[in-house]
Amino acid sequence: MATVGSYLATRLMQIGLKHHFVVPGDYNLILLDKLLLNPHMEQVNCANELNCSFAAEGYARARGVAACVVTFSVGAFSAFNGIGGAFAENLPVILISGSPNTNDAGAFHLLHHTLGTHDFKYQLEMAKKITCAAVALERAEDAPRLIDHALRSALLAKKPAYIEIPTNMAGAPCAPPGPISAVTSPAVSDPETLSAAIEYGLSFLANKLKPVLLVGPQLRAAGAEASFLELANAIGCAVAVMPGAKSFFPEQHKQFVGIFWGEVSTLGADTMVDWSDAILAAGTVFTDYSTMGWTAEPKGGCVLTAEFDQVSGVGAAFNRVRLADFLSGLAKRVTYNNTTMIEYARLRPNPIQARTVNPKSALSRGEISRQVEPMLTARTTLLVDTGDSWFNGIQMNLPEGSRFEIEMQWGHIGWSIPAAFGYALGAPHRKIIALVGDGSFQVTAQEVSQMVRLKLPIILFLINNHGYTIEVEIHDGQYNNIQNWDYAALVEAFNGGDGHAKGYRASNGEELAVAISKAVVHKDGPTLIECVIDRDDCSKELISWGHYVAAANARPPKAS
Ligand code: TPP
Repeated sequence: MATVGSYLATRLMQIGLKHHFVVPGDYNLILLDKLLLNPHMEQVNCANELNCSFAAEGYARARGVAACVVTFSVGAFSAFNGIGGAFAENLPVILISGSPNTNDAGAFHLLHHTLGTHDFKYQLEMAKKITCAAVALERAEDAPRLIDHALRSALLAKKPAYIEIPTNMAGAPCAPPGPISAVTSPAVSDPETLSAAIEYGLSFLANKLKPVLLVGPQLRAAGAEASFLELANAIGCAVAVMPGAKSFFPEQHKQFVGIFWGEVSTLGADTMVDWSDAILAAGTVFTDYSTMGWTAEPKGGCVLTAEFDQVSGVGAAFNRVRLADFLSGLAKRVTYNNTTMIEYARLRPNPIQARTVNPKSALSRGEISRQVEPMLTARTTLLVDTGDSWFNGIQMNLPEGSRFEIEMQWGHIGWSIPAAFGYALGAPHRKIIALVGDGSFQVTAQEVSQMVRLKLPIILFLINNHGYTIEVEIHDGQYNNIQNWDYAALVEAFNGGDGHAKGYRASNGEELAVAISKAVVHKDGPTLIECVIDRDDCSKELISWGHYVAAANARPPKAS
């Protein structure tokens, strides 16, 4: 006989989960017991619910979907932050929360972990704002319908969903799971609208001289990376990539012309986009951050936008067109036009020559990048946290197969630590490296202890520039100073007698090289390398970007 808990466990396993992330609490303990009974899934504890939600977010980046289980209010409110992030970043993370016994609302009881009123529905109402489907079970017999609805909605929309299960319902009987295709069968394009969109795309490109393809962060969520590559090969034009989409198009491809980020673009990508008279933007999201405070937003008649399930341009809109279908449909009929590549060959910037530095001179941001970049291989995933790590990571040259993860839409500092942990479990064969600032690390440092517990050989480069440098560039004040920590000692403190975390501190190039050589052979736990640099040592791109974002933030209110 199925129970609500076993039903949920089966469905989670069937949608591809090998792990689910949890923090226990009395409202979810029976549910956790039921989930544990499923032999195909491992239950993974986290240190707190914020980290739990980000661990799931990282896992979803690696495996396409994830789940985290928390207790009522005290747990769920913290997890809401990572769920908001998953919404912003188009990741289907299922948030499951235990909730009060079904008899308590009618009995007008006051309960712990609640607001101290008789309303227990507020959490469901809050969850509705940050998920694509939020359900609360009130009867066990509704579980199959409501759980399937939440999971299917999340998988189709690539957004989080919320499932609330009362503490006395996890063990209650319900119908067993039916075929999983009811949950996982894909959404398809409307055939007529798809053909109309493809005709529109062809007419948009016809008679244009200088087409450019622009890749945006929704491309992966839309499952359209392969179709995009097909289109790029067919049309032969320049391909620029937005920062949030780095690694969604191979950087070793001959048509890759860099990361398009306005004035702080790499390899001249902005020159190509600005010069183009036909920008086909696939999965793009233009925000103040990605457009350098609105100074680099492609718009107007030279832009065709192909989104998750909509194609549009000036005076045209086609709905229910799946991005992958549109791109591969266009690829089959498009005319080859490589004018932008001919132009790019003329302006192609010289590759940055690695400068040799005295190994004993003080460590710099440039030297860290020079030593980290060669660590990237086809098996590496590099996560970069908010701060100058964004800019340092964006400028790195990725070899074929190397993946890059950035949380640019949500931008929660500290995300990379739990996300790297979750990602490592989701992609056990990949080598995980994170670049994280000292300020960011202080937000989520506890989750290093899970890397220790599960013996994950994640390498963390902690860039200690003694404060919130990115904030200094946007708007400085005494609030951008932080307490220094002994980071290398801290990670070893997580060992608690039987762990294997290693911590090193590098103040010059030689020390960094030694630390890296030890990190790459350390296999039974994480390694943190604290890289000490000057407080004013930051990328010039961060400074330019910070000025534009500050200017956008400072626009005065419109007079009424
Ligand atoms: N709180 C959260 C949760 N997320 C944020 N993005 C911020 C506050 C605002 N914020 C953005 S970057 C940043 C802060 C506080 C400082 C990051 O400092 P650090 O990690 O040391 O990186 P650096 O800028 O020094 O490279």
